[in-house]
Amino acid sequence: MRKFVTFILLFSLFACIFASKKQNPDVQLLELNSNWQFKKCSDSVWLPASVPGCVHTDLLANKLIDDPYYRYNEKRLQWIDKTDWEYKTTFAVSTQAIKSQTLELIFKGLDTYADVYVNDSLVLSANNMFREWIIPVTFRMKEGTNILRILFKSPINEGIRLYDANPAQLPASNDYSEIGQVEGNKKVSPYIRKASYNFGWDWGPRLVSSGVWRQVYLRTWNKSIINDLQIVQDSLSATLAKLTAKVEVMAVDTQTIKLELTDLVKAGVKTKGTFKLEKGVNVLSLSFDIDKPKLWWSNGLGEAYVYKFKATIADTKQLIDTKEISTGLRTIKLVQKPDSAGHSFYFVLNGVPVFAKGANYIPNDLFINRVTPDKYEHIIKSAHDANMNMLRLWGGGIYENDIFYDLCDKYGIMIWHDFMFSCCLYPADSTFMANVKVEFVQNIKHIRNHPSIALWSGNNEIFGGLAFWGWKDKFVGKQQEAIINDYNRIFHEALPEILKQYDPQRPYIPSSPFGGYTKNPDGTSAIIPISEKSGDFHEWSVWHGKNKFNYYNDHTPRFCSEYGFQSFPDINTIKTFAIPSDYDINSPVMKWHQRSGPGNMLIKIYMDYDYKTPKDFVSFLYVGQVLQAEGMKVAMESHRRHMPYCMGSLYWQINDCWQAPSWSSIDYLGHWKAAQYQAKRSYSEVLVSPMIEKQMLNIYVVSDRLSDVNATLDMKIIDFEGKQLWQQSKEVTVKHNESKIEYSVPFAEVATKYDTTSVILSVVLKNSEGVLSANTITLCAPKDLKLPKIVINTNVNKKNGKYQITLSTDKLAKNVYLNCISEGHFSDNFFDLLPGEAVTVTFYPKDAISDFEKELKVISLIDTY
Ligand code: BMA
Repeated sequence: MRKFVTFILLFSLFACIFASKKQNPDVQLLELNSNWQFKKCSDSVWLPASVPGCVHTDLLANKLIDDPYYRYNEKRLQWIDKTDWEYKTTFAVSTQAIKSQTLELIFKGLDTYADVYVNDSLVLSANNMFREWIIPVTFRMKEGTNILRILFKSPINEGIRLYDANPAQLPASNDYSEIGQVEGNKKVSPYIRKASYNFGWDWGPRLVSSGVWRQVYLRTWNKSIINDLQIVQDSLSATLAKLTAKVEVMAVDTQTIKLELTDLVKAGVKTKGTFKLEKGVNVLSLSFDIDKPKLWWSNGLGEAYVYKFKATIADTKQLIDTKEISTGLRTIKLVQKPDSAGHSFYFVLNGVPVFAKGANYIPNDLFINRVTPDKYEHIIKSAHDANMNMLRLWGGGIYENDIFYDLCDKYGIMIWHDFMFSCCLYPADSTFMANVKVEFVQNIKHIRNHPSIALWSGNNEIFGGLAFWGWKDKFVGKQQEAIINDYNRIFHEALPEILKQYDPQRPYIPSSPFGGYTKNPDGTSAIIPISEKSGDFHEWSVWHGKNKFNYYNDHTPRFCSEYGFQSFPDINTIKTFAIPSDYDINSPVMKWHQRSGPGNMLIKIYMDYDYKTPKDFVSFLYVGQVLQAEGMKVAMESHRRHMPYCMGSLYWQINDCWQAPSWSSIDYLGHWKAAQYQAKRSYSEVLVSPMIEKQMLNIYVVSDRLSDVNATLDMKIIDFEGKQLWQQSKEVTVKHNESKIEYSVPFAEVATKYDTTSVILSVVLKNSEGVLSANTITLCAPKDLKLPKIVINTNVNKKNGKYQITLSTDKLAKNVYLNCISEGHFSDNFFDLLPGEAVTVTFYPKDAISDFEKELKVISLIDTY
């Protein structure tokens, strides 16, 4: 017996040693992100550099330039993009590595024109920021020290070369070549596969950088390698998910391997097979089932459940390679059906029509390398916390970093994913097409497992540009034909064909906005012109079109994928780019940071419609944010009240890439503006929304829930001292996924009885869960309100590192704004505080604060004039 126990112990020990040896896969990745140096090509002194990084942040770190976002610094830094730069690093290659059958350099991203030299041999000339590059370097490497050198050619000089060689001068509405001081004012961005917003946009600076913007690796391997793992959903029901793991394996020769697929979150999946590989690319399939699968739901509808899978390949001797991915199980459809008005446009998630609530998303910085994981989390979590379920990843930016998609998966945020084309025409010649086709395949394969991706969209506003911005008429005859063919080649041919092959289960639209397709009498298909009645729509009649906010009430698109209104960030953010003498919307610095034409004046014009003139700049900033929130509220609630006719509301834009006035609801430093708090209220699962229309005061209740809910609807009109002038209460059953008028009264009945300048209407929908939604409206413009002078009482309680602030007042406090100098976030802000009704708000500080009460400032609208 003893012998037997000893044998078992020894056996286990050997088994452990064997297993741990087995854990070391043949495929090895060596990070090459350290020891980097850089210099201007024409200089001789090398300086420390960061990878991932870019020229601008390296110059900044070496104190060779000032902060590009400060005051007008951007102007003085335009030389950087007309300069060639050189980067280099040295790294050691081990004896074992050098003996590998294959050595490869992997660049996850090179921005953009990069000649790569290994030990002085040119191994790559890259020309697309959006591509990954895998370069065989087996015979270029040596044992011991190796030198990797990258020459970044000026993107502007390269762009000018391409521009001059092209017969047509392609329109690029947002290429701010003048700020860029580009020779002949040439708009070169369409010719370069580089993020368009680098060249300036109507919310961002023009800073065209270069650099190694993503990770670099040396990969060694001998036998085979897993290129890709895709989980394909063959069918999905509440009881069973039928799935196939498609594993793309590259082999150096014919060989036999064992492929195993396991899940890493205990769904009980373990499936394997033995495969004979041919030399080259092999696609292996393993089918498996998951009983009672957990579905991925968007925020508000259920858990956003994420599965994690791991594929392993091994031969009889050793583990060869592994690959892990996460995915979610859900079905997604885009319904574009004819109806009496036009053509619908809505998403059906797991069989349920979903009203899409959210915003457009732009890159968080001009220099992506300095966007921290915390920043990503802050933006996506803020979308989640504001009850959003969709973000549109806009086409003038980048295919985002992995963390963006992981966070959207985690927080249940569906992604409307543009391909990276925006507001330009592109030269779709054979070189360009060959380049972008690789870009498409790589990016689709890289992110297609993410359940959050709900839609692929070819581009931003290019179809609209051709239809409405006179682009077509800029060209005649053959040239006109050529630009249209080029457009079609990318968005109507290449992309749908590639998606059919690599991601056939996701919907695709060629452009946003886009009306959809209809059938001609002869059976051929035709494109429906862009309009509010069909497809998605960008509603810019407010702001660019200068219409008032109530325009949103009278014009309802089927899916509003863009609309917006600007505001300035708060004073704490302003202080990071301006000095007190700049504190005026007409100062040169404030105008410089405003990129949407006369935007600062436009804010003022709209403000004058509805608000009294703020007494100073800081008050202007606050009233401007209240104004933006008010405008967005009109749009958001109008869109929701009109569901299911309208099934989506994505305002422009959630985030910022620098400190500036813009349409954002969260500023560059992460502060929620009033509009972000408003989104939280107006996008709540169940919404109560009062509306004065056709001489009636209608109280709508809108629900995005999957089941009905019983609640009490309390409505009252009070004066500013809290005296109740009118009151109604009603028990309601709020039907799931429905918008309904729950209460209606002729407006004259209330408006003529009371002094509209001295009353406010409050509606509250509540049940045992608590308050489902609360809303207030005034019956006249805020500037006509006879707001009383007030004292807001605050009572602060510190609890578990957070602060609970209870606010109360005996007279109406309009748009109460809590501000703390230290970084942090309030649970609610910019709300109306009714007399006699205390409200408790929580402040979540970023770091410990020594004297919160001293830092806390509370104001309301009356304090601004
Ligand atoms: C849109 C966008 C962006 C632009 C925004 C504000 O239509 O697609 O190109 O920044 O409006 O003008």
